Amino acid sequence: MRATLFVALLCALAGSLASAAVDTSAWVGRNIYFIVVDRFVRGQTSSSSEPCDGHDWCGGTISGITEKLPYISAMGFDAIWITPIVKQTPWLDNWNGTAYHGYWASDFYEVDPNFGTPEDLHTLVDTAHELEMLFMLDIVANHVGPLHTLDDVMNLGPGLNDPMGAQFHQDPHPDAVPFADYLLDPLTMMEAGPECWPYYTFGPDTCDFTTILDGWFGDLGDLNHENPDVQTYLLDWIDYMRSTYGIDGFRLDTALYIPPSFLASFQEAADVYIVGEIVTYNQTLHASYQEVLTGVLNFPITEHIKTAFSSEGDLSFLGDVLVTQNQPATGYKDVHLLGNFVDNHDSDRFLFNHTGDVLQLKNAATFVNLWHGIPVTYYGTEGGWGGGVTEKSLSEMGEFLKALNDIRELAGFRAGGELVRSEASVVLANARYLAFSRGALLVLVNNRGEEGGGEDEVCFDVVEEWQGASWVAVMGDGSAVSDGSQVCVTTESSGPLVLSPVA
Ligand SMILES: *[C@@H]1O[C@H](CO)[C@@H](O)[C@H](O)[C@H]1NC(C)=O
Ligand SMILES: *[C@@H]1O[C@H](CO)[C@@H](O)[C@H](O)[C@H]1NC(C)=O
Ligand SMILES: CC(=O)N[C@H]1CO[C@H](CO)[C@@H](O)[C@@H]1O
Repeated sequence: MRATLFVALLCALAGSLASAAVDTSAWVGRNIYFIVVDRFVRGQTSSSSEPCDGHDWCGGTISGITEKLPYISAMGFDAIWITPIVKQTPWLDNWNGTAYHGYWASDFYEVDPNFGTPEDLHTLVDTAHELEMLFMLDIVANHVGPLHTLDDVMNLGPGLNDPMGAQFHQDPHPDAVPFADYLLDPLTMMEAGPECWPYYTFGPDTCDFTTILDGWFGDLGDLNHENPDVQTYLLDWIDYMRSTYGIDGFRLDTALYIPPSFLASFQEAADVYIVGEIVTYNQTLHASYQEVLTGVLNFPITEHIKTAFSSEGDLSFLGDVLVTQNQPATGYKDVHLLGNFVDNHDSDRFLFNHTGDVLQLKNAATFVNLWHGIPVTYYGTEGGWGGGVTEKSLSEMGEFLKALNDIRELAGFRAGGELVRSEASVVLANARYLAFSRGALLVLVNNRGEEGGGEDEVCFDVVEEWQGASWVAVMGDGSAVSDGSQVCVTTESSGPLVLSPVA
């Protein structure tokens, strides 16, 4: 009897340990190219010469991405992340937007015909694998598309279309109204309190987290994660998607608005790397999501990148948040599974925001690609998009990103590389310069831009092994000399500089 109980306990323990440990090793050191499906490569059928308006479908397809995979791979990227491809609500939201972006599901189990077919998705994933690239699918589990009437609800897919509405959060107040009326004026997250916006600089007393979790995202139907049917629907679905298509990882939209307890079950059912969208400056709060998800997009850092890498910016502030992130007390379980990026589909492109200053973009991209974590490059960055595409910027940024990937390879930072788990550490951070060491590299980036170029010298202390070393420039125009415990770097331009010590 006791022996049986003991064996049962052991099995239970082994079971929970096994399920808790999702194997994420394949993702460490990957470099992701991020694609908005509708906007990347237009299909055969669309009138591809027509210009396309911001809020409308533009005709990009899954098979278009498959065709371009060799091009992406040739730039040195070894993973892609694509925006959601499940079936979308065909109607407009309250702001007359369409679902071209893919974040408005109507049926989680179908592929939206605008993007292609399930067969197209199989082909894309298989082709990626043939090219030794990992495939990440963007998914939304917090909400469905916009819902304004009971008809909208009944037009959703099976499992989501009950007109009684128990699958959606509804105002829990005593004066609760019938679901049809609630649809006209749902409680929204905007009502959670000013401290919640825009970047959740909140503590428990300043921002109403219940409203964040239960409130709708505008008019998007907020799924009720406390409802067992909804839980089963989502857990079965994520398992189905991974196993049916051979998906290597997921990017989870609006993860901050889903209860952490459900995120833990969802991660377990997914059984592959999930990187969650947790938009906050608060690193303690941000880090806490790595208890339930394997990875998080690194908003506490990346939200500062645009301001830091501008002429009026201050790189010492970025240095401070990086130092904080590296401290074990901040609570990150694995900094190598954080997703770092310069810009994304929810923000202005870097070059647009920086009046086309390619040198500032190069500095920001150098930081993102050589710091530890998983770098993510937004499609079009290689073409200088946002800065007014010229022939020059088109090839220039593409070649630059390729060069960064080559350095990652040589330095052992890429997946399977010897130093893939090496941590970067800040060695200098002032208003103009950020220097960090990682593996055998010393990286010096700046925000001087095209206007603030010209020769400059900076000196700073380096680790003992590097004292007295001679230096070669792996990338950029400049040189360095050791001087006692210090190294003094002379930069000839405001481009990034990557140095390596030679014995
Ligand atoms: C949406 O389009 C309708 C019809 O053209 C128009 O009346 C309405 O003002 C638009 N709403 C917004 C938020 O743009
Ligand atoms: C940051 O988040 C933590 C955990 O939620 C919270 O305890 C703390 O008060 C927050 N800090 C600030 C400054 O909002
Ligand atoms: C240089 C520049 O335009 N910086 C702006 C880029 O966008 C961020 C976020 O909107 C602003 O805070 C910066 O001032």
